[in-house]
Amino acid sequence: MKLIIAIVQDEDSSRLLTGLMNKGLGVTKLATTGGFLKAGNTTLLIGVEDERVSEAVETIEQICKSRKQLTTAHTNATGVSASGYMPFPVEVTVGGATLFVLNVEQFLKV
Ligand code: 2BA
Repeated sequence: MKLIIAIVQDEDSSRLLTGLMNKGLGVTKLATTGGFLKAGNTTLLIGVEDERVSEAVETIEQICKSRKQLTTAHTNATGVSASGYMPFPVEVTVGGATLFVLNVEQFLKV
């Protein structure tokens, strides 16, 4: 068995949850925050049998879109960058999804 940890954008999370549930896959949704943008995202924990990992990954690929977001990263509390210059917006591409696939040693429900 594997545990897929999928970090996705909030905008995709509801459709992804439905898509996975419709395939009979077990999923848990966590509200999380990305370290770089410091904005909300969604982390899904998906426990799957080894032979269904690719099906789960394909579902995630189909539903999760990449989007461009603007950020003014690396500023201090005054809004001025560490180098002393005013911050300027930087465009980053977020998603579709960041996935970690881990081996599960034991899956228990007690
Ligand atoms: P954030 O950390 O908020 O990052 C949002 C997006 O900002 C990233 O999209 C990437 O395009 C950009 N970015 C992140 N760190 C950067 C940096 N040091 N310099 C320049 N640009 C940077 P994604 O790569 O699609 O990541 C989306 C979210 O997935 C991340 O949100 C974070 O919550 C998670 N994530 C990504 N890589 C991770 C990792 N290695 N470990 C844990 N979580 C990760």
